Amino acid sequence: MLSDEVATALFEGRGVVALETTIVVHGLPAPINLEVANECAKAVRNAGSVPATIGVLGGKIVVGLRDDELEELASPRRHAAKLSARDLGVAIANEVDGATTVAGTIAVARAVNIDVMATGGLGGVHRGAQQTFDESADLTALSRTSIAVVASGVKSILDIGATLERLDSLGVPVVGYRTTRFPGFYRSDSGFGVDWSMESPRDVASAFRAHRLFSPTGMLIANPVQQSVQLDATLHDDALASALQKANDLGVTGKDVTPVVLAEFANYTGGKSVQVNRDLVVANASVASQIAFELAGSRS
Ligand code: PSU
Ligand code: MN
Repeated sequence: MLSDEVATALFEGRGVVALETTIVVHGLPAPINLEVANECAKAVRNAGSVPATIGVLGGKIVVGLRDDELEELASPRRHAAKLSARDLGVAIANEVDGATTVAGTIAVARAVNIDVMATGGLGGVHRGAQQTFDESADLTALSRTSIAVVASGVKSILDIGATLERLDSLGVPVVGYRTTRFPGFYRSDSGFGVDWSMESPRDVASAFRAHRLFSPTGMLIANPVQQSVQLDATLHDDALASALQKANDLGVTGKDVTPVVLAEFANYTGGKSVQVNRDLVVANASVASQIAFELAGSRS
């Protein structure tokens, strides 16, 4: 189901940016989660495109959730599920509520012809994946979905080197936005470099347009968090160790790992990680909007 605003924007060929809901429902604590969602939508509008927040309410996919609908979805008593791409069909049939991950969001976005999505950090290969096989479906979804995803790299809780190798194998190009370093979510530099760097939304739009002529895969636009707001390196590393330990102690697996680790990060840093997460996702929404604007402009 498309909101009137999103339907009109798509019909008129305006830039539209898909926004996910897992970050709101399972990634950030209340009440900041809804504030961040609002700020992301505002950032998209300010940069010229139209936001399309995607989620599932009572088994109906909504593209362009209203504020009250998002609030409802995020309400703890609704127990919204975390929906990856593979879960969408079953969620619809079971008429449940669900927040979409990057994988779930881009599956829906592509189906309605949205070309750009923004998130905080893409999912990736987890540490110890050699044993657990825990690799986010975000990667495979991006390998089969023609969409540009703006993210501050992948979350630092992951095995970043392995994730970059997988993106390579899967044929997903990684473009650093005004950087030659691959961002590390809470930190601007993960310690890994990127092959490509671009300076403007227009350049990214033309790269993505050309990429689509040859490849069915999406593109990752890696936009680092500003150095002035990033998490202090020592605090980051200590929080990371604590978060990984916590996930291990609790014995969480599968889709519960990322939310537990993010929550422990917030706990350990006294909320500092939440503020960084907020800053980076809003900045990503703005960059995504500029790219969507350029893509739309070049179409007419
Ligand atoms: N970015 C954030 N916070 C989040 C996420 C992204 O800043 O919570 C979510 C996205 O929905 C992403 C998911 O798809 O984390 C990855 O979950 P998993 O590792 O279980 O695939
Ligand atoms: Mn996983």
